Order: sequence, then structure tokens, then C-alpha cells
Amino acid sequence: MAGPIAASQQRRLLPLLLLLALAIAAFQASAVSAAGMTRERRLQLRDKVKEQFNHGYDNYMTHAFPHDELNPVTCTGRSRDSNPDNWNVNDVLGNFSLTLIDSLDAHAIMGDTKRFEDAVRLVIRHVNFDLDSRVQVFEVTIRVLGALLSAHTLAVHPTIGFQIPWYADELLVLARDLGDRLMPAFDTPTGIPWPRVNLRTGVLPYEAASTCSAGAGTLLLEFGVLSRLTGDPKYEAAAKHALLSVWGRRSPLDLIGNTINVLDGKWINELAGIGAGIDSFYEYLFKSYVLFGESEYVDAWDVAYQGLIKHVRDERGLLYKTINMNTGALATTWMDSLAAFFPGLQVLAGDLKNAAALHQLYFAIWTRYSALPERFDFNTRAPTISSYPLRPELIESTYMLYLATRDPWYLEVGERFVNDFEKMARVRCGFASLADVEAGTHEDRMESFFLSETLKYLYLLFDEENFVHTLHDNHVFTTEGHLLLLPYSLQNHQSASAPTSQSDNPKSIGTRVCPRYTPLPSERRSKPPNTKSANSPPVASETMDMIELLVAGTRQEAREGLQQVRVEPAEGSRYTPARIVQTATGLLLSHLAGVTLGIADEGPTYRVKTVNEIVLSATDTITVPARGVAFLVSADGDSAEFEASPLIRLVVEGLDKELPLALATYGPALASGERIDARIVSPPAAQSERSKAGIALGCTPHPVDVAASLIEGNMLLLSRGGCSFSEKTAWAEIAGAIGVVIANNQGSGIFPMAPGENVTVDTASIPSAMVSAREGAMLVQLLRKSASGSLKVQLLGPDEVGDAGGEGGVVAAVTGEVLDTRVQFGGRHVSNIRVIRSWRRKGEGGMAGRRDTRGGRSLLEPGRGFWCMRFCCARGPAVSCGVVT
Ligand code: DMJ
Repeated sequence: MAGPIAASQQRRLLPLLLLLALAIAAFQASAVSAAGMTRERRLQLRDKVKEQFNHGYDNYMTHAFPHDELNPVTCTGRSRDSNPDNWNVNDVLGNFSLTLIDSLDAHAIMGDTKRFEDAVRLVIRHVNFDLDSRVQVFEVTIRVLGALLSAHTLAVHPTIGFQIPWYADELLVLARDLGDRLMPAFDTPTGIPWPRVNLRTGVLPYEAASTCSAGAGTLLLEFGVLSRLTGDPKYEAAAKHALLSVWGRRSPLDLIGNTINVLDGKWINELAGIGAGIDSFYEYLFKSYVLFGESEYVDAWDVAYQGLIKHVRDERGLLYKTINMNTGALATTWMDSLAAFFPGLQVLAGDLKNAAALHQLYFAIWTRYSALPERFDFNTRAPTISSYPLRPELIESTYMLYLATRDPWYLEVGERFVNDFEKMARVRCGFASLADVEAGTHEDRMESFFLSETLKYLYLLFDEENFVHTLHDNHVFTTEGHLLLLPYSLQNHQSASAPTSQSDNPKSIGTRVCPRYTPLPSERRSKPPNTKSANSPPVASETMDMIELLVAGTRQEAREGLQQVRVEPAEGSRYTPARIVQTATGLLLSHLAGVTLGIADEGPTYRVKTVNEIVLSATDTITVPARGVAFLVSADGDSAEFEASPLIRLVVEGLDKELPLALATYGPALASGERIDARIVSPPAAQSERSKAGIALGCTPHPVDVAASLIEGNMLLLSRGGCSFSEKTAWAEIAGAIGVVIANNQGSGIFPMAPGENVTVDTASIPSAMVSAREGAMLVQLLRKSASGSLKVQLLGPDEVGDAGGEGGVVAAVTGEVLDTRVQFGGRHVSNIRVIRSWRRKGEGGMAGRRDTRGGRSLLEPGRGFWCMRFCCARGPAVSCGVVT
């Protein structure tokens, strides 16, 4: 397949060759294994990984095939289900024997010719994509299309050793068929693809128009190879346009956001970073250059990487933050486990120092849990999402770092992974995802990427002699770990951006040298280089100290000398523990009930220095809405109680009585005497998405046209059921609603709704309140009769704000948005608690003024509010919040 490369052609491949040469030289330089691990031990570990792979794969074949996945605890198969909102499963499982396909090239990489050939045969016999399955374009591309193309190139390759004599391009035919079924997704005005298609019928009429950047930008390697193998340029053209269309919408900080509208190209979620929803966009920007050799990708990468280092990497040079793409304001305090792939990409791009530091940070978290929690909060130094679905990212980075440095430390790290998988995840019929890394509990699921990616990289780490390490063809691993080969003959020689000679363009591929990457701040401080032993990580000791601080923290120190005050909710109170959000100015708390404040005596005033586990900086303030400070701190300062807020009311045109509503425990409060004039509407919904009373559940994104014509600026009547209350509110908010009334679907009562289980921060900026089932049904009847399809309503705040009075507590006088309120403790002012009337945009009155629906996002008080959006690519419950500026 690969011909000899001419000298002029070699020049164009120089950067890649340089990188590969580095790695290959490192491997070939020594016939003996690296110091720190004997060759024998390394090979034992390699074989152990293969045994682990076979344990997973054989159990899949025995208990699950032809289903998509294996349930390793119950030894059964898993397929998609009929719930269209079960994205976590149905985005990925298309009824096409996913695990069989996704594992194809892993057999070859593990040197198993027979298994490879058997699996190829089985795919050819069983797989057919004419399926009534609505799947995510991104997932199917990376897991299925990528695997088919990879296996095809291996099956036809004349020298690598996996050529199948009887094979007649059947996998390529299947890949092309799949590509054709995905192509309708690109039919948008922006070229940014719809996130989901039905494999049989194409894009569904009510498909959500929002896609994450990773979903849109992680298609080019597979679609490009499909084009080059079939000779039909349309696949590559579509995927390239999608990638560049997203990149073209970058912010002035050269950052891309998280979620974008495929129809108008406007950002829906402006969170920038390297984690869920964005991760592999950057990966494909760089790897498209590596595979196809076209300089426009690497030119874009250079700009993108500068943007990340300048704005996303923090001043310590360790954390890669989540920030607003336009302002750079810190948006969240967590790091996603998905972002652990980034050091691997940094290695490929030549930035080893930054790669080693970030890898070490992730590994420090791994060592705490023997796994990597899906989301770790570096402020609380604890997981905020505790599951671990056996993801590959950290293992992939470990492999890349070893490839580049050959530092035996990374083999030690790999050994830890092998042992931890054995200890934490191995079950009778495979390897089970961890439901909770702290509790060590299992989820009955083995995702296909555990075999196709996680164990593949782990195997490669220990298999220095693997054919991959001496490949002559241009190659990359896709984001799903599939090996894609592209011989020079299939590269695009006519690339518009390709230089004609090295001297034509100083930035041309031929003369391009790896940029000098911004060093870690610790290096700048001329710290003597770390003297490492065979068993210590290759990062400066100062960086290690910072990692220690970030992951383990100095909680104890921060607490010393502080008076710990637990603010208890009053008995029978409807308040769950407070939701806490990091904002640019400190913390925003939904209320003070349920938190523990660490209070320091600073002479004339007191100052809060810790909130639960969160350590505040000297300038941080705590912002609490008025409802949330209706509490009494006793004068002796060691106890506090919280009062339940009264009910709010709804006045409806045509009804002669006010309906009592229970305000949710999340979202903004209504101040006493506050009145919101609005119209309430009931959105249309398919039967499966309605309650018995005919009210929409509101658990999925509202179609753009419905949002524009009916929802925007109005209140929404929804029914309880189908998903969490906060999810309904999030979708309503994104569609432009200014409030949500949720009808109970059982009994006669109402209660204050709590957010979904996994929501650890309060993300709602519009109020939600519950109405009884009977009164909800009454409302929907009235709405049906109304000619306009809407009803005039008034939402009335509670009669009185709870007033602490007395010696301690709250003394409030309204002056515009911020209440001139002093929270007192032990008779003295607490200097850094600020009370606001409610969360709203500055300078706008009334609840309607709390929203600016342009772009589908809510704008709250600048610098202090937040908004949210569910990530489309982060499987699992993921809500992202950002600071509004
Ligand atoms: C895989 O499907 C791919 O690695 C993707 O890029 C991200 N998520 C999973 C593994 O975590």
C-alpha cells in the first residue's frame, strides 16, 4: 500500500516525520527495556492487558452479541431502548453490534490475526445499517465509521501482516453506506451538522438544532479517509466545512464555545475549555494536519493552542479552566475526565512540558480513587460526578508521553492502571463501569470504547515492538483509538494551501518547525530542575507541590482559627442543601441553609473564609438572594436557623381564584410583593412526551420554531414526569421562557421541587413553581379554549419576606438591585456576604427583565449570574454553568 516517499514529498511530511522519528528513535535506540521496569515485567503486563481484553471481548461474544454492548454484571446484552431522551445509550447503540465493530482493529493491534479475520467476517455477515435508529452523528462516526475504515486498511495492507486473502472491500462498502446515511446531517445553512440522524430516514423534523463543537468538528479524519478511499470528495468536503465553520466562529480570544446552533451559527453555550463538548474538536484540528498534511489545519491549531495557553491554562500552568469564550471569566471550577486526553495531543504537537504537568495532575486524581471521576472540582477537591465508565483518555496520554519520553515512570503509571482495572472493575462477565469511584460500586455496562480504546492504548504502552511503532504510512489514532492509515498516494497534492516550495512561504509545511511553547510558570522561576529517580514523575518538584495542593488541598489549614457555623434549615423546611456556584466575584449561593460557614473574627467585622469545603480568596464575596438569607444567626454566633419561604400565587385570566404554587428550591426567588405579568402557554408535544392530562413533559429541547413562535418571553406550563424538574427548567430557559409552571401529576398536593440528583449547582435563572394536578388540568383546558393559545397571568411573590430582626440577622432596605443589607453574626457585620434581591440583569425590572433571550441564553446580573446548558457530548448527567458578563 505504501510506496517509497520522494524527497519533495518528504519535505511536506517533515513535521510528522520529525515527530514520528523522535518516537521511533526512542523505541529503537535500545534493545533493552527502559530502566525502572524489566523487559520481562513489561511483557507480562502487555500479556495481562491482552487477557483483560479477551475477558471483555469473549464475554461480549458469548453473552451479548449481536447486541451492541455487554452488561458485564448480569452477563446479558444491551441494545438501544425506545426512550428518545436516553441519549447516554441511544446516541451510541444503533442495533449494529457496536462492540464487535468498535473492537475490529484492536485484534490486529494486539497481534491476533485469527480474531481479526473472524471479526471482519462476522461484521460482513451481520451488519446492515438500514435501521430505524436515531443516533448521534459524532458517536457513530468515531465508533463505527472509524472502525470500519481502520479494519479495511489493515485487511488490504500488503505488508503489515493482516491482509485477508478472501476480503473484497466489503468493509469499505459498509463504510460508504454508513457515510451516505450520515450525510443528510450536513444539510444546514452553516454546514455545521445536525447532531443526530435516523439511519433510515435522515434528519427528523423536530431534531434539536444545537450541537457541541466536538460533535461538529470530530468527523474529518473518518470522512476524509472515506473520501480518499472511495474517490468521492463529498464526505471530506462536508466534514472539513463543518470543522472550519465552527472554527470561523471563534471568539476574539481565539476560543470556541461549547454548543452552537447549526441553523444560524450562533453560540448557545459560550463555555470554552478542553473538556466535554469541545475536547476532540482540537484533537481533529491538529490530527487532520498530521494525516492529510494540509497546512491550514496546523495554522488554525497554532492559533487555537495559543488561545488555550493564554486564556484557558491557569497562571500556575496546570489547570485548564472552563471560561467564557468572549471574556475569559472563570465559569466553573471543575475539570472533566474527558480532558485527560489533552496531554496526549500536546505530545503530538510537541509541547512535552505542559503535557507532562497536566498528565501528572490527572494521575494524582486517579491515585486517590484508583479511577478517574467523571468530573472533579478543584475548589472543593472532590468529585462532582463520581462515575467512571472506564474511559481511555488518561491511558492514551500516558502512552503518548511514554512514546515521546520513554520515561519509565509512565510504565509504572500503566501498571497501576492494569491493577486498578483488575481490582475495581473486573467482574465475572467482563469489566464494569464504576457508578461511584468513592463507593467502588458498579454500573452494569461496559462501553465499547473500553475494548477499542482504553485497553488498546494500555497494550501499546507495554508493546514497544508493536507494528504501529514502525509504520511507514501516514497514520493517526482517531478520537476513538482507531488506527487510520493514509499512504502518501492518497494525500491531497493539490491542496490550495500547500506551498510550492519551502522559500515561498516561511510558514509553509516544508519549513515549519515546532513552535516554542510557553513554558510552565514554575520553569520561569528558575527552579533547579527536578532530580528524578526511576520511580518519580518527570515534572518539577514545584509543579508536584502545586498538584498536591490542587488535588489534596489544604483544607485543614484553611479551617484553622475559624469559627464553624452550620446554618441549619428549620425543621420541616423545604430547603435542600444550598446550591453553590462559582462566579467571577466569589460564590453565589441559592440560600444559606445547609451550609457550613468558616467565619474569622477580623476586629470590627467578621469575614467568611470557607463555605463547606470551599476556601475563599481574600477578595471573594458571597452573594445570596434575599430569600436565601431569611435566617437568623443567633447573637452568640454558634447556631443558626433557616425559615421556609411562603407559597407564591398565580392569578389567571378567566379564573376567579388565585392558584397556590410552591416555588422550586432551585432558581431565583420572588421577593415579597413582586409581581410578574406574563402570558402562559402550553407547548405542543408528541403523545409519548405528554402527561395523561395532555401537558408536555418538556424533557427534550424545544424545537427552534416552537421556541421562537410560542415560548420566547412567555411562561411555560409543563407536567411533572419524564426527567428531573431542573432539566425541564433548563430546556424551557434555553427556549426563551421566563418562568415554568409544572403541574403535579399525582395526588392533590404541591411541593417545592428539588433539582435533579446530580445537579450540584443551581443553574436556573428563571423561576419554577409547582401547581397541583387538578389545577394544572384546569389550566390546560382554559388554554385549549383560548383563541390565542395563551393566557394572561400574574405571578405574585410571597406576602412577606422573612425578617430576622433582633440583634443578629438581616436588616434590609432595597436600593435598586442589590439590597443594602447587612448580614450580621454575633452582633457584628459579616463583611463579605452581599444580599441581592434576586438574580436578574442589572437595570431591568421585573421577572421579564431577567431574560435576554437573544441567542437562547439568559443574561443575569453581569459578573454574578450564570446560565446553563446540557452538554450534548458528555454522556451522563452534565450541566454546565457559566458566568455572565
Ligand atoms: C470515546 O468514545 C472517545 O474517546 C471520545 O472522543 C470521547 N469519549 C469516549 C471515551 O471516553
